[in-house]
Amino acid sequence: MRYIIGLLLTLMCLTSAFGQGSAPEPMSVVPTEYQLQWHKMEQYAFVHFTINTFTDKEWGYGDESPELFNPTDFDADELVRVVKDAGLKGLILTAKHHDGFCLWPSRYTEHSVKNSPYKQGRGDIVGEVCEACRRHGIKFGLYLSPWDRNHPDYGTDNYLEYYRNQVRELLTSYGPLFEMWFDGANGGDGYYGGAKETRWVESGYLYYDWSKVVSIIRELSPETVVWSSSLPDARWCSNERGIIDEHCWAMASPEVLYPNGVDNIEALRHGDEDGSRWAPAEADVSIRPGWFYHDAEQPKSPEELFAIYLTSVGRGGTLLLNLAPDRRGRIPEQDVEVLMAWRNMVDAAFSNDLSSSAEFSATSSRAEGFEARNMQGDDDAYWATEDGVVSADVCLKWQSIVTAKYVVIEEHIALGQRVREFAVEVYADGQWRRVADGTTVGYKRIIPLGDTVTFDELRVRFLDSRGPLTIDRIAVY
Ligand code: FUL
Repeated sequence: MRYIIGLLLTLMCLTSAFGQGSAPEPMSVVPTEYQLQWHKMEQYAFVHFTINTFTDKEWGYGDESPELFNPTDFDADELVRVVKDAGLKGLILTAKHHDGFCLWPSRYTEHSVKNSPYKQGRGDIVGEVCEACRRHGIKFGLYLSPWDRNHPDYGTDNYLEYYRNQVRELLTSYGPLFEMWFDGANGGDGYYGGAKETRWVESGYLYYDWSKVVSIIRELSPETVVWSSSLPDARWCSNERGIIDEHCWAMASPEVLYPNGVDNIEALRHGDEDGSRWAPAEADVSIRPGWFYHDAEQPKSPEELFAIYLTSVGRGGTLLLNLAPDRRGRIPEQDVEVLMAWRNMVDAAFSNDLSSSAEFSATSSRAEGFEARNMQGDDDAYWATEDGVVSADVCLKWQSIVTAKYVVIEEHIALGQRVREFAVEVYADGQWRRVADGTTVGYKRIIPLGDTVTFDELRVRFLDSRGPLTIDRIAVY
């Protein structure tokens, strides 16, 4: 008996010494559960709609009469249906843009829909869109501009109280929200209750004391991804063209992103492998040149949107694609056509995963439960290497020649983002040929292979990593 117990203990020690069966330790910075859910959404809509839609402006001065807001054919269900048909998983609406006009009947101001002709002042665009989103299974989020060119007290403590009251009011009436968006545009000239002057606030974001706003959000809607501010759950990708940098970490340190409350573009672009927070990049871009609808502008082409998809969703972050309702309150028919054509292009490009018929192997694997075949298909299983093993090759082999355009790699980010360097090689005509290489991977990396490539073996060479490799999936299209 003593012999058997001894043997069992020795076996247990050996097992843990070799890490068999046990998962790799998470990295020090990992996403929260709500950030993981946010990553999985991949793409969602922005909707810029307010008085600017009726004045043909991008930034209203703040003196616009609420009488101007008069969408003649607004239908929240129709809007949300377009969003859903386009494959977008959420919708972030401009509850208030820089001009200060509120799309909901806020009890803190008269400058809102309640004094507009829309439904004779009894309408509530925020509430109607919120309910339509819930009906159609689309997640709902809000943009509330911190800069307010209408409010007489902008720049003082009174305005901060007003702003925080509105955050509270919105979350209480329309929460929970999947994301709240706090625009960085701040201060300048404006109406400011008739003062008509220029007001600059203390170093960009510092005036707002974001920790107070974030604590209201945590209290009322704890699973909301907070975009921007000094405590971001997600960060600006550094441009409004829909391009996340090829070298992009989800981790970043707020004090480096926003030194003295000002955007640090390089830090926003790349993040930092030693960053102190999970603050992944989000790519905000509009389907049209402007954020708001203008008669004279045209939407992008489906091909342009497809390229944006590759440089946003395909680079480990999310795509926030802006739609601009027109004066009827409708998404222009032309834009709907573009969206559907784009959707079809994405679906066609990523519908036939060739890896399902490949045999997976790896030059190194952690023991049982973390095998190379776990990277096949879209399930929870993942491949991992032993502790200390930071490079390895994964090989996919087919019975016959295949032709592909894209390789998709997904890290198991629940345990942190790790890959520092990788290359993709194919075997054809008796030799290996490198067809792509890169640095970071993250939640999802779509790697275009250039011209359509033909091969019967493909290997992803993970050349360096911050810890043992943890890969959810490799797919080939
Ligand atoms: C910018 C704003 O100034 C634009 O009007 C728009 O809302 C865009 C998403 O963010 O900072």
